Amino acid sequence: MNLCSVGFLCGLLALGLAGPLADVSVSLQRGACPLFWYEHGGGCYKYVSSRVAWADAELHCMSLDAHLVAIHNLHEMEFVTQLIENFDLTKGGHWIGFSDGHQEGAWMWTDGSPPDFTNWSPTEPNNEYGHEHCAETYDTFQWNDQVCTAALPFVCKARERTDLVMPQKPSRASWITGYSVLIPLETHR
Ligand SMILES: [Ca+2]
Ligand SMILES: [Ca+2]
Repeated sequence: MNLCSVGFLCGLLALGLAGPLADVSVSLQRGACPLFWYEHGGGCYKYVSSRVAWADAELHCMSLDAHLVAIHNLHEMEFVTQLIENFDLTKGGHWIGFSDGHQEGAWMWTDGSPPDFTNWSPTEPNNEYGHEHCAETYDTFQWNDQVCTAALPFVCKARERTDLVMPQKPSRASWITGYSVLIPLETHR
């Protein structure tokens, strides 16, 4: 029996409400992030179309109080994929903040977060010719180690809100909930 011979189920499929794909859909929303940034999981992400070397990409992100994007789970990878696809349908390479430039094979994120997730293409990282120390997401949005001087667009990720006015007392953003609420440190002691 053709599934779409059942009117109700056919309608669900058309709306994308049935099946596992409904669980992986993500949307691009600004949320509490600055203009031209997009929110996901309490972080702010920005697509930058300028093609530059990996270090220049990281420096650009740092100038925005951010770093090249660090990716920590499949859901975040799917969000970054959608962000890139929103601006570039060619599925070309884009820098992410992963590098083994300090020690071969010791991959680290530029924002200092733990290397707890990877999405390497099956034959990567291959450190081709001994000169590939910077990670790009490309093609099927799996990762490849690339020469760091390649000129690629990139994605920045802000670890905390960059658009908030800090109060007088030391405070930190409510990072977990992702809302633009500043909580005085003393309330967490
Ligand atoms: Ca390498
Ligand atoms: Ca490679």
